[in-house]
Amino acid sequence: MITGTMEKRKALTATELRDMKVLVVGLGRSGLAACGVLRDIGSTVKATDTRRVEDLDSALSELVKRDVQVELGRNSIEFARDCDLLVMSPGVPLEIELVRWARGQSKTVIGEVELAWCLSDAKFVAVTGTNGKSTTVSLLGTILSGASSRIRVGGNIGLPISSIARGLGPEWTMVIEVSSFQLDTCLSFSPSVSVLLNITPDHLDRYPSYEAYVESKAQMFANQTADDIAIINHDDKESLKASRDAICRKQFFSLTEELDEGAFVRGERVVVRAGREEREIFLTQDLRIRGPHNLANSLAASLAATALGLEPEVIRRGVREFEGLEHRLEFAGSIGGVDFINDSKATNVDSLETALKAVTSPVVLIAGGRDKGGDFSQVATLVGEKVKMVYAIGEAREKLRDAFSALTEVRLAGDLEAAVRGALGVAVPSDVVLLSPGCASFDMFDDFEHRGRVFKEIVMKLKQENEAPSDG
Ligand code: UMA
Ligand code: ADP
Repeated sequence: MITGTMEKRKALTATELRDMKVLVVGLGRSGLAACGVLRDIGSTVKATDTRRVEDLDSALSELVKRDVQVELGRNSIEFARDCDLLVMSPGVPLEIELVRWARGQSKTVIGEVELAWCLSDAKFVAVTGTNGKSTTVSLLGTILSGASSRIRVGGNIGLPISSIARGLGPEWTMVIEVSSFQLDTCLSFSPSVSVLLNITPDHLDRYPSYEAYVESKAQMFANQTADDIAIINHDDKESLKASRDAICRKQFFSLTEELDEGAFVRGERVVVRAGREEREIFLTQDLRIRGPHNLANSLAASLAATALGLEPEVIRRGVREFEGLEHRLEFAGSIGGVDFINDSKATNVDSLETALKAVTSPVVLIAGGRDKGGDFSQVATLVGEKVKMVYAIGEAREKLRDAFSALTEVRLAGDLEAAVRGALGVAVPSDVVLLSPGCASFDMFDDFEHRGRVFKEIVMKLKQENEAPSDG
């Protein structure tokens, strides 16, 4: 269990932040939340976004009301000149001219996670990894909420951390999902419990190399103390490598090995072992979310909950209660014996691979979108084995055709509706139509949630069309 006796450093105190002139870069969810908390504590706040006035309307009037001076249409150096601190949104690359200039001027550059950390005394439990973060964070949130009402869940999952962490005392626990982009702008962030689920190639459009992406994930442990715990996937070499220099106590989870210290599976039982003590936490059939990847996520969540002092019965209750998240291998309906699965959250090749491993029936796959530099040959064998047809959509259509056309038939579709209609046309009863894009959504949709909702609406529409009584 964590003891939490060591004093944790904060790069900036609330008083220091209050006395600063701060530039918030990016006015999406993160940036708007940062502007709000900074104004709450009395900082002078400016904000800049490359979008235009018409894209921001209601948010803009709220900012003006709160005395935030706003620059739109660019992120200029001129506008930043009188600021002491930059608070970056995760989607803004750190290579832009403004940030290079600010760093050259020795201005402090942080992100919204670091800001939240500086303004909160809560205990932080942080989950990172290429895939499984949202599921693990939500499962852990469900488990912990069974034992205490002083739990908050947020972060990259969609709820900016600064908006929920400010002013919370040490009796609170923040369970947060942290992306590599958010780790890149942390200075003193030091979670009491960190979880690293896995590392596989992703975001290669943003990082100069895969090594740089791995390095970014290693930031999670940089400020953890000897009192803290890091929970690491023992089955993943990259995660082991990234956590090599961590000075905190390490605990591991594995789907394949019984470990001396950590969580593993023995037959149908999930076991946590610490020293000589072994505790049975739950049975694999207690878990309602399917697939080996979700079993791995539940091992990580069980270890984190144990590190926070929870008893097996409480963990088991949470595991039994948790139904999984929308857009992750979500059942979206059935038409004439064909099941439709919405895995819109599969935004990289690795999660596409996970989805193909988890489905058993012959698959009509709908994939594509904005390519993030992923290597689709990674799933070639699975596509050859399981996929009877691919409907390729979005900017990556041709790349998918080139990667898969030797293995299976690939058809290019103009939009998602054409792909779903086409897929229904070729599927036979007991086939699965799987939307698992392996790509980002931004070429055709606002985000992966939008893509998933549109998919489900199309499935509903086709279901009604198919089930409507025919004339005569
Ligand atoms: N912008 C600029 N200059 C630039 C680039 C962008 O001003 O050079 C502006 C854009 O015009 C836009 C704003 O910055 O208005 C966008 O900021 P953002 O992309 O950081 O979006 P937010 O709405 O603040 O959402 C972010 C996370 N987005 C990203 O990391 C890309 C959300 O994660 C997160 O839920 C939210 O903060 C709250 O913490 C989403 C995500 O896709 C789900 N994450 C990636 C992933 O999971 O793979 C990392
Ligand atoms: P994240 O928040 O990291 O994107 P999610 O929990 O939203 O992760 O899951 C996204 C997708 O990643 C899921 O649809 C699933 O296919 C895949 N996935 C989930 N957990 C894992 C895991 N532990 N290992 C590999 N893939 C996973």
